[in-house]
Formats: sequence, C-alpha cells, structure tokens
Amino acid sequence: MDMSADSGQQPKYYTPDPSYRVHSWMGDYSWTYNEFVKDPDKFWDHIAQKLHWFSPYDKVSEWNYPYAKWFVNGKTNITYNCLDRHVLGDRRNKVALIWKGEYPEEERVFTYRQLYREVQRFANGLKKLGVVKGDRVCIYMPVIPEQVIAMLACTRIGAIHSVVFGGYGAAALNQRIVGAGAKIVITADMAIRRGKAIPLKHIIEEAVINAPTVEKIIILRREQRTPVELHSEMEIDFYEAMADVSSDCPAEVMDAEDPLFILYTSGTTGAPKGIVHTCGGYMVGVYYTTKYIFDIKEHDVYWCTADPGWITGHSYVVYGPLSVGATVLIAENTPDYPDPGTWWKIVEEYGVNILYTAPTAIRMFMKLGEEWPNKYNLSSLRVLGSVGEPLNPEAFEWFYHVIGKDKCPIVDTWWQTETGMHMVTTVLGEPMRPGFVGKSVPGIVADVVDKDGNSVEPGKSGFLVIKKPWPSMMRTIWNNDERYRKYWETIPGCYQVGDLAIRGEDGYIMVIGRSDDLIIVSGHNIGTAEVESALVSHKAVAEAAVIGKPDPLKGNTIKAFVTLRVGHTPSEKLKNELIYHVRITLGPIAMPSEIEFVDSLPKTRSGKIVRRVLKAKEMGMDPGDISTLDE
Ligand code: 6R9
Repeated sequence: MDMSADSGQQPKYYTPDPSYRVHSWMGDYSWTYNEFVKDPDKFWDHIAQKLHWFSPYDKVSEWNYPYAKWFVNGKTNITYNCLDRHVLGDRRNKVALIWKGEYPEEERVFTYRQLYREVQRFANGLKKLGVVKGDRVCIYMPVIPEQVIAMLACTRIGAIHSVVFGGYGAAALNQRIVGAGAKIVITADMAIRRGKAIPLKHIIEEAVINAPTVEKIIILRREQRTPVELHSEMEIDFYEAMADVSSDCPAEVMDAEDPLFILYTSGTTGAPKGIVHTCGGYMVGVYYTTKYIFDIKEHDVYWCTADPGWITGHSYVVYGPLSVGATVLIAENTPDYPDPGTWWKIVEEYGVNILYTAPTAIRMFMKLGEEWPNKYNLSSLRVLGSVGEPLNPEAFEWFYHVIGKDKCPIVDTWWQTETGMHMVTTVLGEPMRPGFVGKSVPGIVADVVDKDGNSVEPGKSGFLVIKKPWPSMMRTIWNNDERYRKYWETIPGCYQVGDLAIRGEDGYIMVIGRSDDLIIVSGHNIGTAEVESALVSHKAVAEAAVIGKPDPLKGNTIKAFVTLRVGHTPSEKLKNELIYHVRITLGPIAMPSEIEFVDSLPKTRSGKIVRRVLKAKEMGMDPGDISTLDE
C-alpha cells in the first residue's frame, strides 16, 4: 500500500497550544527522546527512582535475547506504589476512585485511605482462604469498585491475577480458568446493562465444571433484597470473605521479575495466549507513560472508558493512574443508554479533565450526531486519548472539533497487551497528524521494516516492530514459552507486533491493521480461531472460517463461512441459531454479523484454511498466490 497523503498534497497537522509542551518532570519530546538515546539504562533508572523499592536493583536491564530482565534483584510491590505511598504522603484523603453506576445518582467514592483499607482487608480475606504468593486468581466481574479492589488485593499478596472480561461466555471463561490453573475465582452475581440485571452466576457455575484447580468462588452479591443463594462448599460471599480480618496487610515483598499478572489475549491460531507481565518493569512502564503521555495534574479527574478486564484497564484504569496518585473515574455503563448523552453528562458532572477512549466509541457518537455532546458543558476537558484501533482521520477530526472544541490535544496511543504500556503516540505539545499515531514514546525504538528487518522507505508499508527491549514487555506466555519466542524470532532482531504500518517522511507512523488472523471488532481482539471453534462446536457445523470485514462503525465485523454436516440444510433459522450459539459460548462481542453457507472452504494441502482467499473474494480483490491451495 502506498500512502497518498505523502505523495501528493502537504500533510495536515494540528498544533496544540504551547502550554501543553511544558512537562513538569521531563522535557518536551525531542529532549526526552535524546536523553533516552544517550543512555537508555540511565533514562529508565531516572524513572524507576521515582517509585518505592523495598530494596534497590543491582542493574537496570539485562538482555539475553529474547529474554529480558529489568531492575534486576530489585524488590517492590506495585500496590505499595499505588496505595501506601500516597496514604503515607499527602494524598491520604484525596479521591482515588469514583464509580458511576448506570442509575442516576448511583455513585461510590473511595479516598486513597479507604481504597487502601478495602484492599488490605480483601487481601487478608484471600490469605485466609489459603491464597499465597504465586497462586493464580481469576477475576470475572463487571465494572465495579470491587473489581479494582480484587485486582489490587491479589497483587498486594503476590497472587497472580488473571482478569477475564465480564462479557465473555462460559466456554471462554473456562478455557482461561483452566489455562491459568486458577485456585480462586472472584465474581459477582450480576452486571447491570441497559437498565437490566445480567445474571452471571450460572456462567461461573458452568465455567468451573472441568476446572479442577478451582477451590473457592467468591461472589459479590449486588442484589441485596433477594440475594442469590450460595450453595456448595465452594461459594463464599465477597464481604464475608473480608469480615473478621485485620485491615492491615503489608505488601508482599516481590522480586522485580516475579509475575504480576496473566492476561489472556486472543491468538491467531488455537488457544488464547496468557500474556505474563512482571512486577518491576510493568510498574515502571505504566507509571511513566501515565505521567508523561497524559500529563495528569494533581487535581485532575481522569476517565478511561475501558473495562479493567482489558489491558487498557489494567494499565490505564488501575495500575498507571493509581501509581501516579490520580483521581480515577470508572463507570458501569453503555455509551448510548439511557440516551447518547450519557458520557457527556458524566464529563460535565464530574468535570472530567482527561478522557481516554476508543475509536469505535468515537465513531458511534459521530453517527448519533453532535447534538448529544453539544447539550453538555465539556469545557473541563484538557486532554483526549484514543486506543485500540486506528483512529481514522474522520474520527480524529470529529473528536478534535466536537468534543475537544479545537483546543484539546488528542493522544492516539498505539500499544498492545504484550507491550504493557504505550509504545507509539504523539506526545502532548507536538503537532498532531490525523490518521497517524505518531512516533516512538521516549524509551521505545519502533520501526517499520520488511521481512528481513530492514527499514522500509517512507510511504511504503511494512511490519511494525520494536527494536529494543523495554521494561513493561511481556516476559513469556503462560505455559507456552515457544509462542513467546516467536514474537522475537520472526523478523531478525525485532519484536514483531503483528501490525502493518507506514512511516511518513516526517517520521510519523500510521498503523494500517493486523497482519495476522486477529479481527478487531469495536476495539476488542477476536481470534478467528476462537469464533471458528465455537461455530464448529454446534452440531450442524462441519467447518467454519471467519474473516473480518471493514466496517465504518465497529472497525470490523465478523463474517463466517460455514460448511454443514450431512443431514443439515441451510436456512435462516439455522443462521440465527449459529449466531446465538457463538453468543453464548464466547459472548456478544464475538458474534458474527453475517453467515454464509458454502460447500467447501479453501485450504492448503496440509489442511489449513486460507482465510485470505475468502477475504479477497468477499472484498472483490485478487486472492494472490493460490498455487499452494488444495483443489
Ligand atoms: C491496547 C490494546 C492490540 C492491537 C494492536 C493494534 C490495535 C491498538 C491502536 C491500534 C491502531 C492504535 N491497536 N491501539 N491500532 N492505532 N492507537 O488495544 O491492546 O487488545 O492487545 O490490542 O490493537 O492492532 O496490535 P490489545
């Protein structure tokens, strides 16, 4: 793909007000990037020194390709930096967390002191149930304060959490519980969505069948009038688990390289990958980027609309913002319920200063019209952020003009579950170029290369790669180190991210999309393999192949090609049944929006389905080399 923007007219930039250039603790982009280039270890050491270590590290980094260690032999605990540091300092009574429920006036507020106490009590509750350092705990909850408390309580005692997004179905949850070998599952009886209670308990019950490592299920019962009954030896009430325990639970001393959490992300083939992040490097990475990229000020209200169950929530709802001592807003809500003004109402009511969201939400609001945001006072907004998919120029312009009123810079942040922190963006104060993410975050060396690792010319597409290790990089894939190594071994000397990109003459990077078999639907990564196996688990289906189709609103939608087993005939009814089947196995985000019944699927001789051929056909494009295909 060639880039028309660079080969014809002048690129278009928006230049923010110079006041945005001033960073209180580092310099502007070029200065900071140069500091990094001069001495990378010194650069990271300077950042890490702002955090608390129980005992210092001997060495900043150790690179033993493709394995990295950061802050070698340093001892710390991320919750000490997210809680104790602020409570012992002068943020004791500062608001740490505001939760906004779906019903009007429904809110809960925790100061740092209150959050600190709740986390320690729940941590002691976990200890009482026998959870020790290194145990895995699965968290499957809606967006409520207890979700954040549960995460922090785990890391407080060195238990490795594996948070599963609350919208997943039983099969996906089971796979992730079994994959991590979770000892405890923490959940809630229900989520609230569009004014309705969505029961969750039966999903858990189904998910723990054939999950022999699970010893206890802790259930937060939100429905107090007729609380769900807890049966079996296994189930415990969330608040009972933290009754009769001390509210003092000192943070476990963790080695910088001890695992902090596992987070499953959809893979290209087979099972989802359990990305492993560690205590020291991840902490430094998210602390740094939260502070530097968003420039959160002491009295700001910061709202990241992601569910803490995704990496964006881990890094930029929980660990990053709390480590810098920010006031974090979370909301259990749907952007267009009860009406499309709900987010803007929240911005007005809480005086949100920094709003971090996803292109899919922006595109949805675009479709619903300016009149909704225009009803509210959005003047508190200072910085806007985007993540998850390419922010196309139309969406950039809309976000910039309609929401930011031509004054708020937009930080479009490119990164991944695997990278832990922001990698490519346009640092505040730098000119922004719609359609382009920007440049490497200081500390990161991103490039666009060909398959041999050589940088491609400006304007030509290539693979987006990272050329040097960084603190918050994943250390391995849980129980599958071989798959980890593949990230570093495919392109010589580079970490291959799996995205295609273009670098402009100005050095700005445009991300085009995935180069592998992931489909990004409304900002969520869906593995083709997951949807296909869900379809194939239906009795009528013989085989299935799934592709992503570009969609102006969701980024992509899922189309499935299905061959039927003998004795089953295509019908509208069967289509609906299959869609419903995927919905209950994987959850609504993975639902195909289109199903086509076919007689056969294109395959290689070794039997692998070749999705690119289906996709090319669907898009009316040349399928490329088909010589390796079976008849
Ligand atoms: C943080 C997160 C990672 C994939 C990534 C890329 C896409 C993320 C993007 C973006 C263009 C951006 N992606 N941010 N594409 N511009 N600003 O989303 O992690 O769920 O692991 O997804 O998302 O394709 O490779 P994750």
